[in-house]
Parts: sequence; C-alpha cells; structure tokens
Amino acid sequence: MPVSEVEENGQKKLIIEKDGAKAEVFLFGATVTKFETASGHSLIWCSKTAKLDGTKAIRGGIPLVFPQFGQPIKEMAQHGFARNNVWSCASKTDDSVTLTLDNTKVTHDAWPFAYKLTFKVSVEAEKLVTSYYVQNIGSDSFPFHCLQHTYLNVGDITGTKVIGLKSNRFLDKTSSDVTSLNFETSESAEISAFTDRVYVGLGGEVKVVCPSKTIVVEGRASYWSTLEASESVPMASDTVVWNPWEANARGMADFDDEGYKEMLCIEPGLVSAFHKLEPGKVMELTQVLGVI
Ligand code: TA6
Repeated sequence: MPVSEVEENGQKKLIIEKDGAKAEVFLFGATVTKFETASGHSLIWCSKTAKLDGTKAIRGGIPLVFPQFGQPIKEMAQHGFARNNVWSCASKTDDSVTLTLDNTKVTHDAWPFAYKLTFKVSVEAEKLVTSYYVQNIGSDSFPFHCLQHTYLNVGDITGTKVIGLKSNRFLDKTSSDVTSLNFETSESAEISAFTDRVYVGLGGEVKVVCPSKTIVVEGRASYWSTLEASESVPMASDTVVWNPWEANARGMADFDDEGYKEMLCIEPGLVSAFHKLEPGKVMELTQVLGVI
C-alpha cells in the first residue's frame, strides 16, 4: 500500500502500511509516533497531552536528538534542534519514507556547522527499522551527539523487566555523582522509581519483557567514509534508559500524569561523549524495534 499523507493541527504526518503493520511519522521532528505490528502489538508510547501542533518537541514516539544530548551547549535547546523543526520528505517506497534536514533549513549560532541529517523509516510485519545518518557536508569537522529517544509502550511498568544491561557500566543522572561509572549487576532490571541512566558502550540488543509482549530494541552505530562507500566500520554506541516516574511526570505539562506507568524509554545513541565528524564523513545510528 503506498505511503499516505494526512494533516493534523497543521502538521503533516506520513502513514506507512506494509504486510499488516502500520507506522506514522510527523514531518515535524521526523518523529515516529506510532508502530503497530501485524500481530497487533503497539510498541510506541505517546503522551496523551503531547503537543502535536509544532509548538514543541513531541512527547513520545521516537524524537531525534542532534547535535547535542542534554544541554552542554547552554545557548542551544536541550537535545538540540532536530526534534523541533520540520523535515523534508526526500523519498517514499511502499514500505519506507526517507526524511532529511540540513543547515540550509536549520542551524544554530552556537553550533554553526554544515550538516545533513537523513532518517529512513522502514516498516516490516513485525519490525520497525529506523536508520539515522549524520553527514558532515562542510569543510570543518564538527562535534555532535545523536540519539533515537524511543518511548516504548510497555503497558504496565510494574510488570516490566529489562534484560541485556548486566555487566555494562552506566552513568546515573539521578544521583549526586553523575560522572562516575557504575556497574549494572542485574540480569533482569526492574524499574520502580525515577530512572535516568546512560549505559556507556552498550550497543546491541536490549529486551524489554512486558506483561503482554517482549519488545526487542537493537541499536547499532557505524562510521562511513562516504555515503557511497561499500562498507562501514562498526562503532560502540550507548543506550539511555529513562522513566521520569510520578513526580517528574506531573511536572511536565505534556507528559500525562499517569503515563509513567505505561512507558519506558530505551534510547540508542552516541551520547556519552561528543564525537568529531570529519568533512565528508557519515555516522549511522540504526535502531531495530521488534516484538517476540
Ligand atoms: O533521555 C533521557 C533524558 O535526557 C532525561 O534526562 C530527560 O530530560 C528526558 O531526556 C526528556 O528530555 P526532554 O527535553 O524531552 O523533556
């Protein structure tokens, strides 16, 4: 079925349907807001009070972070500008769309570099593949972070366990010491309070065992010498795990008060340090979201 386009609150949304699965992605922020598998599982969470009118980044789905994670560059918005600007649709097939954003459309005085972002959303019956490319199209190297800020629909956080974190080191952003590395000792981590962790170097697969399904999130990064290169070099990536829990959820107008009970963010990214991208080079960050 060809990709269709609808407009809601003045915002264009593309709908991709393939082999019984369905995904929706807004041009605003290139934000995927829905993925339903052919087997009937809805894997993406969106806040009931999310702003969908282009006035702020969408609270939920898969917001895209670039060129900074958090706010190390104080003059720039938290998580950068990719998620709160309108992208262009470069191409469509019957099971994918490719969106782009570049510095001729959006940039920032505190980060004045020539870049091109490309985001390809591909739908399969039981899998959503989102490939995020950062390209340096200028003549100066630039520092960046990038991340897919994936909000998962877990149904009930109290019955959810996260497998695949054990033995990895993480930064705990809820602690008084956010720079020391901690070791994850849980084979099967439960989320029962405000959680905000950066698992450093944890690329690969994380399983989120929910009451009604198991969601598999695979994140992988690779470095391309050019977009036309025949092969890439695998890179270590990071995984962020976040649930704001009750008090923080209540403190965000666009995060519905009970929403923290139904969601968990598992976010593949390159965020534990600024990466330097040389002119002409490309970094790929791909996420594969599936259910078993
Ligand atoms: O990914 C986790 C995180 O960095 C948290 O620290 C929290 O700030 C979250 O992102 C949401 O950030 P936002 O700017 O979307 O409210």
